[in-house]
Amino acid sequence: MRKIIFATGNKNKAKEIHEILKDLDFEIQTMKEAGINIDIVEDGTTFAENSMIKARSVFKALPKELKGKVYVMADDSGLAIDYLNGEPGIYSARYMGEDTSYDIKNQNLINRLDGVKKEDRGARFVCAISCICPNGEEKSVEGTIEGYIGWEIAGENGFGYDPIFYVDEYGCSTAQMTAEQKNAISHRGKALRAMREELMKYENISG
Ligand code: ITT
Repeated sequence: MRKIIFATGNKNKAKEIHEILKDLDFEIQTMKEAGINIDIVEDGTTFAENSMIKARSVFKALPKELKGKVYVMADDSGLAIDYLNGEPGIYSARYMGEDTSYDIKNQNLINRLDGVKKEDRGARFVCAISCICPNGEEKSVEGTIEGYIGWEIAGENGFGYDPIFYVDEYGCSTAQMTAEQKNAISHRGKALRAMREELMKYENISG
């Protein structure tokens, strides 16, 4: 069976990735599960650059027995708030420090939008997925979901900034959606489904 090594250390992301790609007949392992323990310096200036940096780092670190046999994929994602000129953007994980709880980060962002009207609270989640195919060919896709920053933290599902990211059609935050609802409309869902098409093309060409 074909295998994808996912260059992520974020368990919540890994869970969503498994759910979104579950009908793909590929085994999916995180880098840790594949025995790859490396520190990756995310020093790109865009989501796309950072996702490719992660994928290339893991591709280079593949053990001999996996080289030329597996796909390496990476996700770089985050929240961009219009009123804050796109913050926290590519610094979403590092915003206020990696170890600060999301209750604190989320409340801080709500406070920074104090008094701001609904029409100026626009925000989007962005997800860049990069993939390096077994032969070294590189592919990148991006997905976004539009929403707005709510006035309160709500919901227990999802992770990160989900409890403050509201979607008009649903009238609730992405943390109040089921995993299925979120994955059907999310930045990650869209990007991974686009990448699945790319993989299918590659498999037809090479196999
Ligand atoms: P890896 O680099 O190991 O994959 P990370 O958490 O450091 O894990 P990123 O640099 O891509 O990943 O940062 C993504 C951050 O953006 C994540 O930690 C959340 O704070 C936020 N984020 C991304 N997708 C999200 C989602 O679906 N729901 C809520 N917050 C999200």
